[in-house]
Amino acid sequence: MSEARTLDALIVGAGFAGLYMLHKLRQDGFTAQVVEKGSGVGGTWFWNRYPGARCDIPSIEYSYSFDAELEAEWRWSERYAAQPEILRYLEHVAERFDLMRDIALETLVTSARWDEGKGRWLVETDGGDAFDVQFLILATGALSEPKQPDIPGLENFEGQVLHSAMWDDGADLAGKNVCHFGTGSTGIQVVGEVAKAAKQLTVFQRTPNFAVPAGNHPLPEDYLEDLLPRYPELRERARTSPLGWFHGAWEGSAKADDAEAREERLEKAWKAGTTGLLQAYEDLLFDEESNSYAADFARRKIAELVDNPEKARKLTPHGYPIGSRRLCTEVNFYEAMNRDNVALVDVREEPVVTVTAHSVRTDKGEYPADVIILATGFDACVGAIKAIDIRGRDGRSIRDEWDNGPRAYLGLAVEGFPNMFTITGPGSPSVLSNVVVSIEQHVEWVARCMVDMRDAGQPVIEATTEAETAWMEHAHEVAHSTLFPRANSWYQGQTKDGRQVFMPYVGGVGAYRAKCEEIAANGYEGFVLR
Ligand code: FAD
Ligand code: N01
Repeated sequence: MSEARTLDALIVGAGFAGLYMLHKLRQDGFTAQVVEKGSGVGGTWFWNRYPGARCDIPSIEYSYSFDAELEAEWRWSERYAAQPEILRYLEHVAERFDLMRDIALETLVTSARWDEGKGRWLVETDGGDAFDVQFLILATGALSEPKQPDIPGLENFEGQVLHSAMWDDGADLAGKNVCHFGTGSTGIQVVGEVAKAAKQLTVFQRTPNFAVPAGNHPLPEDYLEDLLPRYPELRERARTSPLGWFHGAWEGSAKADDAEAREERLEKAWKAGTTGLLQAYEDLLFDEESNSYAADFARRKIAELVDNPEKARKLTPHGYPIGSRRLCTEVNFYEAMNRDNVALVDVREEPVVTVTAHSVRTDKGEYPADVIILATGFDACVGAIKAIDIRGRDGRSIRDEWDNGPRAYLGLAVEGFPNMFTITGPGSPSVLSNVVVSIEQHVEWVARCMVDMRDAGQPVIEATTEAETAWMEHAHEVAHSTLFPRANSWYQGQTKDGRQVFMPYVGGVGAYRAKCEEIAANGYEGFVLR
């Protein structure tokens, strides 16, 4: 282990969060270093290179707002940029703000230990580097730790296994037999593209998801001219909105309209693309009856879009409210399902018995495979943090503590782990919002807190147990006033004794921001400064 480098802050991760955090801390006069395990910057958009990967919040909204010149010089080519374009944007940001000189790539943070006597963290990497820092900032991403699925016999497979979040750029699927697992947002994007290349594609689905048309299109050459004068106002609207978007839900309840008016409004929302369907009425995520109208509408659409009635039946979701699992957006998923070279296996009706060297065998048949694709998701919200051996006060381990249910004050700080901040941690709006808006808010709040601590001569901050518990209870109550907890989804974390903890904060981006502001203005209420 080399001698520890002394800095104000170590930032783990070089995605949207880590890049802006570094820039902001430099502006505020702190010394900081980013450590990133990937060989490039970009986070999500570096790793998820699978065919069809793109965002589903319009790129003019899903982008940084902190610098007006950056806004003015970057032009998006499509309403929803594809992965290579978002990655180019983040690489541009890293270059434009001269960030690369303080980013160590291909370096994994393996451990961090709080030294109570010194009031500092000692952070270590897999390459033998060590950092002695006042602040540890985890910009490790809520969807960055890929989940390895429980598929019997996968280890027997002799062909290529591709995970969507660790895609091999050189993978050539032309003329191959492909077996694909997972039909979440990722799987739905992958299937649409792979179906065109593969000889035969067999999709293994466990839970059918609702998917709405993305409504993607190229942006006109001159779109920025019209947008730029309105940008500040639109960005401000996003910051104070429930979801971090320029536009909120349309007013009114689905129960208030008659069947004809409701159908007309749902059709308009469906055609608006992205997750617009959920914005058709303001009570869709709160009221079961209202939600059922939107869910039935989406089910009827599946029956219209999918020619084969048996495939349509399997693809039709039941048993949970629409929107309570992440609503997927699709460009060519249902189109792919209509192709003769695409088969759909519902593993709840036809379980996988084993993977063999060259096939996937179920209790009803055998499907040849040259390649297996896993679009099986992430250890969401907590996985990347638990992967690091973090020891706080008195040697307490975050892994052990979060095994008993993830907890954090405002999703930003954890009791027992002083001077550690989690960007988009559990208990913050994070994955239930336009994540870039949430990231910017967290980064700015953390930087302001560090400046205030420096000005006050108080070098250590820690959340109190009371404040953290009260916040998690509040987050739980808010979640349970909606339909979100009605579904089994990756939004729910599990405790050792089987309790479910709804991880993202449902109370809204604007309300959450106001609460964070109030807490800072009141001398960091709920924190102890020393
Ligand atoms: P990430 O981009 O995940 O970056 C975290 C980085 O930390 C990674 O590069 C990782 O390698 C690094 N890291 C983690 N642990 C360590 C360690 N121990 N040592 C060193 N480095 C480490 N959100 C939206 O709002 N809209 C969208 O349309 C949208 N589309 C998405 C599409 C996909 C395919 C996925 C997976 C997610 C999408 N998201 C979307 C969510 C997306 O994750 C966020 O919008 C955003 O990119 C997260 O940025 P981040 O910097 O917080 O985390
Ligand atoms: O992951 P997921 P994801 N056999 O967890 C299935 C963002 N994102 O990578 O639902 C068969 O949603 C699993 O089945 P089930 C977005 O926030 C956005 O797709 O657990 N199947 C599920 O179908 C998103 O929500 C975009 O029953 C198995 C799938 O794998 C988040 O990232 C694009 C299985 C995993 O779905 C995560 O999405 C991509 C098994 N053994 C991602 N194990 C945009 O469009 C698991 N599954 C913006």
